[in-house]
Amino acid sequence: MNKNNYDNVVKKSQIVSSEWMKIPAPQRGEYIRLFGEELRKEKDNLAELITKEARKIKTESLGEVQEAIDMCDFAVGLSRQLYGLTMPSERPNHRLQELWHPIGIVGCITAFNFPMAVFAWNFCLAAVCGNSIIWKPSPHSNGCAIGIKKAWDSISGDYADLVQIFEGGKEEAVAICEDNRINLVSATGSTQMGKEIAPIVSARLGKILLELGGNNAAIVCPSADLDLTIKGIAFSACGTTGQRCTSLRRLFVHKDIYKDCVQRLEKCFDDLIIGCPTKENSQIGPLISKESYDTMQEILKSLRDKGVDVIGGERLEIEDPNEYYVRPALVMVEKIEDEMMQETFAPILYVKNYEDIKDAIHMQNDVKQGLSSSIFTNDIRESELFLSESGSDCGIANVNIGTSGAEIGGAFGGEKDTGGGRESGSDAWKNYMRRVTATINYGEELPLAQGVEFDEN
Ligand code: UN1
Repeated sequence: MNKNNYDNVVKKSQIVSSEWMKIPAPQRGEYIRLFGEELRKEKDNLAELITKEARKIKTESLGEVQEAIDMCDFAVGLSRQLYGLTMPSERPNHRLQELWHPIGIVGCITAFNFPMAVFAWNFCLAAVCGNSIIWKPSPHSNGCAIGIKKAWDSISGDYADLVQIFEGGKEEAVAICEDNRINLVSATGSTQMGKEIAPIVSARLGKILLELGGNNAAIVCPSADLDLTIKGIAFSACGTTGQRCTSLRRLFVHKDIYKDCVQRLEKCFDDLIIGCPTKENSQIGPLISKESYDTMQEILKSLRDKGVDVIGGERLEIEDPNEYYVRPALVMVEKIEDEMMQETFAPILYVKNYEDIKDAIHMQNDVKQGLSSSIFTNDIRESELFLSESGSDCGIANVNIGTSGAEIGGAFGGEKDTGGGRESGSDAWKNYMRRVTATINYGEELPLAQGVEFDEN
């Protein structure tokens, strides 16, 4: 790593953030509005970059740019809504108030699978909140980062440095985490990555926002509309070649509909069109790397060696021999297998039956991760149980929708090994600001809180 280069990036970021934070938030929002306009103009070109690097199919790449545009719109509105509470003071002639101030520099580490949207979640909020960003994209998707930066540069006038790209791998990520000048580290990636970097940031008592792995499950109840359910499962389990942190990995199906559901899934998985992501009708592109393919195959082999029923999962030679296309795998398990406890970033769907909804919810929660979850049911008692405090323990809980494909308006993130962070919508903006509690005495006396008496005479 070039230390001088890194220091330069940080210095430029400090300079620009000290100016940017003085601009009124609604004016900062205006820049983000223009950025959104630029993304709209460049939508097709940016989507092409995503398809080129992350190998997503066209509609998903366009969807990802749309997610970035949606974030801009959200942040523009937010730039006039960075509300602080006013609380009643217990003392006469006093006001108690929260002020929200920018934190400075956000260090943003993103993964290959959402090379633009996750940056937009972070940047749009960070920017309207008055901060600059130093972005270390995945080495797989530096071109996507450059594409986005170009869009920012074209509208940002004096504030081009608000977004700076710092390319690299682990060493560069560690440099950001160790650096006291970085006021928030926001990182997306595997739980393993999170466990490596969190102690580094914590050692300097820095702020960290983590969006790590998921091991997402869906429950299919007897009353489920199976047409809708199969569609939801297919997209969540196989879309993006199973490489979303929200991808569906485990399915618990009520025993009365298990056979029917599995038959339909088999047919559906068989009919999915696997092919070059640039082709109009392709639904599943290749895995990102040979390593991903090898990991997927190791897991499937270990299952087959134990006699577990695995359908699909094989490599398909399509066009480029250096790319790793696979048929999604359906794995029918009779009991919870060890392999199900880990997140394999590939299209593998484990299917198990259940009898009692409470057992299904228990199995769903009984993993280390806690990102996304779904229930397919038309029974309000089941869906409300699933959404209650005794239901899903995940950050995202859906009814009659798959586990993936969240909208930006809600807070995104999960519990346990998923890292506990929340990004994107709702009040996630608070992560990018520091809170000041201000108590103002506008009277002529000095009453102390809690009725304490302290008279200097
Ligand atoms: C991720 O995979 O890191 O909910 C993010 C979804 C997308 C974001 C996924 N909107 O599937």
